[in-house]
Amino acid sequence: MTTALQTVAVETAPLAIDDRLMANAIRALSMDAIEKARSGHPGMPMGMADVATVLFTRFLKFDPADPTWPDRDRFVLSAGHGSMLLYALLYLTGYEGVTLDELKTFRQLGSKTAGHPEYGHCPGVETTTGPLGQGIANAVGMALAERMLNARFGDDLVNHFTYVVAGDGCLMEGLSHEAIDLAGHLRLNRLIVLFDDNGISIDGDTSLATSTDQLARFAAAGWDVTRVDGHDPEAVAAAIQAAKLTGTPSLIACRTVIGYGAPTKQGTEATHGAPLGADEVAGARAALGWSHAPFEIPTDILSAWRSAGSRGADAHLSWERRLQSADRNTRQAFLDGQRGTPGLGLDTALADLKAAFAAEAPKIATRQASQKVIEAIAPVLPALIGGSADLTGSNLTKARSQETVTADKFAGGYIHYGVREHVMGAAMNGIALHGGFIPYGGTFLVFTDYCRPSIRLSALMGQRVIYVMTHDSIGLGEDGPTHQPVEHLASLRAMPNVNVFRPADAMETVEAWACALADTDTPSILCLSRQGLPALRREASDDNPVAKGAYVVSGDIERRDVTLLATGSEVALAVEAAGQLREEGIAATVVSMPCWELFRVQPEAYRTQVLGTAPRVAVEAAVETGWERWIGETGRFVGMTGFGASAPADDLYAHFGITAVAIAAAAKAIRTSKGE
Ligand SMILES: Cc1ncc(C[n+]2csc(CCOP(=O)(O)OP(=O)(O)O)c2C)c(N)n1
Repeated sequence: MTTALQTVAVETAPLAIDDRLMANAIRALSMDAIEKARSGHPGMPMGMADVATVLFTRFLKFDPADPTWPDRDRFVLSAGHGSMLLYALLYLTGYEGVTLDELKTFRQLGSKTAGHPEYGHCPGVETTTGPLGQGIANAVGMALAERMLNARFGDDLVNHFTYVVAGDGCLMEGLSHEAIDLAGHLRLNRLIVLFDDNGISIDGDTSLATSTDQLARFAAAGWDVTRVDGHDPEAVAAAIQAAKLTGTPSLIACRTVIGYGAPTKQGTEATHGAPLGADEVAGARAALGWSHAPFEIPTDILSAWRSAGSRGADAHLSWERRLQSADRNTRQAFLDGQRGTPGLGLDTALADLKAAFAAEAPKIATRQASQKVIEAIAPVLPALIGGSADLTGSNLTKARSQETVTADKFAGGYIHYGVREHVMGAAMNGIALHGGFIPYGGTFLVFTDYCRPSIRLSALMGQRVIYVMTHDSIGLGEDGPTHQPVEHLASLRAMPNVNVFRPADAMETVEAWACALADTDTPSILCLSRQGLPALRREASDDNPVAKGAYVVSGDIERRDVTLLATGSEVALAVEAAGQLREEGIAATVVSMPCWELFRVQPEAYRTQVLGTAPRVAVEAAVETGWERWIGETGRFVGMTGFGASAPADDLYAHFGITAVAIAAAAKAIRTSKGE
């Protein structure tokens, strides 16, 4: 706390400050911060200030002294461009660290007040928003997590709402369709969306691009819907009060004027995404009756806001008492879930499975191995929440012990996301952000494209979300090029903070799962085969070579004439090629590279040892992009150069020249070209 204004005692009883004055504090701070930054979006915070004031002063259950209190209501600013609305609220209600100085450095390097709200960057920001539609879909995951956690721990420990502010943009995005459909189907009655119904987006009036009756659309998806004047605090309050009592999610369309108060620009797109300018700001101050200097909030108004911020302290304390008086096992289970620690039972389950795979050496698809992992861990990892976007039988994502989550029974551990990959990713982000759960969900690897924006946010927010992506190459066969990923591995590897795993056999699949569960700050993508793969490693060691990203699976680590690098289904081909080369007196060492990202961060000595100095051939049934790093200028690549085709898998491998013979030939060719 750096300023005199911020030291106002929070014990002060709520002052009879008019809602409008409190809302004008949001408007003024938004205008001032955006003017100072010379960039930002004033229209939305000015338009929604009245609605936000009602929500934060009368309804939202929160405690700025502990932004991570598990039973707080969640507030999601889906319309992330209106970030100043949230930053103003966090400052006014007294979140530690969200100071006036932070508002003065809005959008500047190193400030908490980034251009769009960023999770982990600023206390009180529940999720990163800005890509429209993601926030409302995250909120569906949060509201679902609340119900699922409530089913496990009861009202005493879990009993909160998820509120969303979404604009026309969020509701125009296709993702919103998936999100509202899923929320309506699951009757997530703790989800309340406050729609900034201002009829304006960047290009102008929304009638330029849409004629949808949003209320009818939400109603069709099973939501309770209503429309209010968003500048009438009592009407907004009555609508929220009613929404809290419904048995379904609620949409409150708040008719607002974008840029409310700006004398010549309000109601127009001119206020959407640019500073208003000094004259317009002066005019707005006059129109709103706000005579205070920039960034100055009168003591009585700030005091009223701080009182609103301290409203939740008692509820928080009572909750802490309830947690302390819960029986020991319940309390421990709740806290373990919150900390996200998988626990000892998991290690044993994974070790047992490795021992079984070592003994049996099963020739199974890695998706089948993954199913065995899920079967083994689901009973010992209650925080695990599985799901699939309508491909359960193909992704093999459901354990027998997992019951389906339904609107009538949230105690289950498996979600049928329907044919909605995008909301599956976004909801998993919301579930992970909410806390208490480790979500995983499946679809075909090729359809990562359908949820890529959510995968990107998993990565940006550092969330442990596990994507189980099966049918990972032309090896899926007859479904053809529409379903055969070729560029996906490369494009996912290009994304920062994502671990892309492509295990080569059952053993590596267990180890990839172990890595994904252990890494709490990074999403993982498990790329799994449809087709059976031979067991490569037949010893169950305690260490986890997959965690090192790459390792030697066959051949001499020191003496080698050529190194064959491969991932997933192609590792077995490389081993076969090495056998052929051996018959010709050529020593080939095979390196499995299940996770490039983990290999890249190994000590240089380890990387050098694994890669060796001999010429290299890489093989992967995908495009070459990225392999240059590992094979260098002189290396060869055996893989795909274009889309696949429709045929049985073996025919496709032969047709596209991804064979042991081709790998061996490539190895001999580089040795010849190097004069060896
Ligand atoms: C996925 C995505 N597409 C485009 C944008 C760029 N963009 C930011 S705000 C906006 C218009 C949003 O309109 P609305 O929700 O009505 O906001 P308002 O104008 O009321 O502030 C657009 C297109 C974005 N942030 N995310």
